[in-house]
Amino acid sequence: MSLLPILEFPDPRLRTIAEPVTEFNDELRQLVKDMFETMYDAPGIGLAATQVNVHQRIITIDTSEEKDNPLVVINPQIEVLAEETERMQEGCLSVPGFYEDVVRPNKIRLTAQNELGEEYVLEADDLLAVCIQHEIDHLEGKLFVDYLSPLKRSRIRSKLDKLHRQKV
Ligand code: GNR
Ligand code: NI
Repeated sequence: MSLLPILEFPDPRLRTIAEPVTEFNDELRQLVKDMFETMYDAPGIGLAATQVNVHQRIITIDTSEEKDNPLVVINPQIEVLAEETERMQEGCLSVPGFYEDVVRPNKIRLTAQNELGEEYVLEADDLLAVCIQHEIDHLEGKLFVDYLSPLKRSRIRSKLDKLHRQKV
C-alpha cells in the first residue's frame, strides 16, 4: 500500500482527458487500493485517478460518515434524472483550502464498472450525486474552479501559485 502524491491546481496535468480502462488486472486493483488509502488519508470523499497523475477513467468514492462504504467507479457514464439542481459548497484535494458553491443536477443514474470489470447501475442524489459529477469532471480535465467567475478563479490560482513557490 502507498500514499500517492496529489496534483494541485493550476498544474496543467490536471487538464488531461483520461482514457477508458480496458484491462481489469492486478495492477489496476493495486492502484484502486492506493487511491482509497490516499483518499482516506487526505481526507476526502472522492478521488479521481487524474489527481494522482494516472490518466485512466478510475474514481474512488466514500461519502459515508463511518468511512466504511467504498465505491469503485471505472469507465463511468451518467444520465441526469431530474430537472432539479443542487447548490453545494465544494472543495477539492487539488485546490486545497478553497470552498465555493457550485450548482449541479441533483439526481443522476451512474453506470460504471468495479475493479473486476463487473458493470453496475446506481441512482444517486445529494452529496453522492455531487461527488460523482465532481470526480467525472476530473476525468475530463475539469475542476470545480472552472464553474466560478474568472476573477475568483484567478485569485485562487495566484494564492496557490504563491504557496507552491514557497514550498520549493
Ligand atoms: O473531499 C472532497 N469533498 C467534496 C465536497 C463537496 C463536493 C465535492 C467534493 S470531492 C472532494 C475530494 C476531491 O477533490 N475529489 O476530486
Ligand atoms: Ni476534486
